[in-house]
Amino acid sequence: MYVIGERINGMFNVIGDALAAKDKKAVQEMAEKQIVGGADALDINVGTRVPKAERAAAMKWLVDTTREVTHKPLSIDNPSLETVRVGVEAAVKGGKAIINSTTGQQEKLAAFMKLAREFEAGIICLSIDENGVAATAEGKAEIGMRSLAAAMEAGVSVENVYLDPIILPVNCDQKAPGIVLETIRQFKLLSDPAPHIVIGLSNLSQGASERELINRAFLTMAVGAGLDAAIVDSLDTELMDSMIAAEMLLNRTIYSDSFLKAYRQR
Ligand code: THG
Repeated sequence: MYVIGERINGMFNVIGDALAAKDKKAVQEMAEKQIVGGADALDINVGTRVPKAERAAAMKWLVDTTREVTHKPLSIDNPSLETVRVGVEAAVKGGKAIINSTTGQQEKLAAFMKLAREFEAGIICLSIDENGVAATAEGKAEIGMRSLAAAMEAGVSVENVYLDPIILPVNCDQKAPGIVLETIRQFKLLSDPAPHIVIGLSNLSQGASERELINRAFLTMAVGAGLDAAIVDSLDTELMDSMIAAEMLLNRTIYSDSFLKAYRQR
């Protein structure tokens, strides 16, 4: 599994306050903790507290600050092409960048794919188009197909494409998680080699009780359906252990009595 740590996000008070105070240490500690917890990449999101006009500068500061302590891929999480470009330019100075994200409208797809090509970046493609978040597996798969076609058109290889079916809070729509599992199975069939598939797991349990349990149960099912990447809280040890166990049970990693330890040392 490709683990993208979710915690460098202005939505969390630690990071929101750090952004306001330009407190590098708080950001860098969060980066290091997430990597120790098992993050392969870090999501970078300025949140909504920063005024729109200042988000590109805030993104640059967050990326530069994080880059001082790691060469891991950084996932530049913002809907604006301009803000994403600024983040990607800063990120590639010390490693790989992942564009998080584009939606499936034709013009937007073309512009973001061009950026991905220019910087050899990964790109996350959301199951959203002019009609909003697609509600059915068929609708999500159709946007996924359109995203893969746009990638090919722009010269972005499928290894750099991550399709995101979008998981929404279970307390809003209890049928949605099952539809996401079905979508993951359909995404796998869209191309050979298959595209990567990613979700922002914590969305699922926003506003719900037993958050950690809900996240853990769904992640194991999604891994079983073919998920191979996830934006998660890598500080949640039980979540990470469940994920590692799920991969072992699917025979993706070798069993040994110390499989958790072996995975972490790999
Ligand atoms: N897909 C993609 N990118 C994404 C998402 C996605 N990026 C953002 C988000 N979704 C994934 N990241 C988070 C980060 C935090 C939370 C949820 C998703 C979260 N935060 C607490 C809350 O809202 O309750 C904040 C608690 C606090 O303030 O301390 O749950 O789906 N491609």
